[in-house]
Amino acid sequence: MKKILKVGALLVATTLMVALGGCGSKDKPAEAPKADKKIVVGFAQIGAESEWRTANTESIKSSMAAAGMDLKFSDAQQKQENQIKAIRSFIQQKVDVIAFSPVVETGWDAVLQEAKAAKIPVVLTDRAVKLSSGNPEDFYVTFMGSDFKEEGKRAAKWLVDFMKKGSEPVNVVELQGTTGSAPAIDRKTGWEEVMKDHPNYKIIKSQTGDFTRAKGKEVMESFLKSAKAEGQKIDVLYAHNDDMAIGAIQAIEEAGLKPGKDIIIVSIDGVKGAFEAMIAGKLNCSVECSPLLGPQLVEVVKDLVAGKQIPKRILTNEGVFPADVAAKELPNRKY
Ligand code: GZL
Repeated sequence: MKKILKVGALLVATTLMVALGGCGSKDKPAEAPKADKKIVVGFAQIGAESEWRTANTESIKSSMAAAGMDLKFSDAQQKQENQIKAIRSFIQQKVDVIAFSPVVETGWDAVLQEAKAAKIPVVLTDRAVKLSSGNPEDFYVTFMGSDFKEEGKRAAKWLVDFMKKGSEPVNVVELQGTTGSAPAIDRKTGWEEVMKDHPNYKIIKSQTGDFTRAKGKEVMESFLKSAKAEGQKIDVLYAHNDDMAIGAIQAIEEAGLKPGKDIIIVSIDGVKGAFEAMIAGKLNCSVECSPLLGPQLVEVVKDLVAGKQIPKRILTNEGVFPADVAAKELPNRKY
């Protein structure tokens, strides 16, 4: 019985503790919300593209409500321009704190400058940003979320250990997350970092499935069709999230193949749907990526109000769940 490769899901506040300079120590720090009034938080969510995102939204809404904070919530339907619009509206409304999960890494320079100029502290949840100039850390108080590169490495390490293929060729197809998003970029990088020591594992097809079940199924159908036409065998699917894997499972079955057996599948998130697919023998491993960031966000907002120090990076530690522990673990899953 494979032991659960769970490294614990404890929240670990890591890296440097920084003085609460809000946005950048050289400028006047962002206005800490006054402790005597209801705190107003503007949250610009990406959308509702996956089981993970739905659980993430639920965690944020329920935690904010339980903390008696006033949450202004927007759903951007996975469009960056809608997130930027929402952040600008939060600035107009003079909310106490702005939080968001950037749908893609770039294109945030202007709106982050505007939030800084308005002295409204910004919290990045789930995904990070890259600026065209300057240090992103001057524009946000903290970034809380997973280490996506580590998740990609864990997926690759698990597969090599599971397949025990030595130097035999292994054909892999990859369903990437949203193009330009931090998880898609980093999960690919982490995978490739491990696989450079295993050159027999070759990614023969790779395309974005935009983190959704529907697109994951559609792209997997095209992979299966083109592989058949080219006389290529697909041995493995690496999906950057469980939802795309679940969509691909449908495509694999409709092609008359057995997911989890004819094609080994490893994905990332650890949502309930993945555990159910593993118990059904259709998915082989899910690398955990916790969406339960609501409690951490509440703590950060409270610390902001209290003028406490906040680490620039709050990392969530997560595990790896192979199919043979899925049945035992499912009752413990919180999302
Ligand atoms: C990861 C998160 C990703 C999930 C997907 O933290 O940003 O976005 O892996 C979700 O399921 O759509």
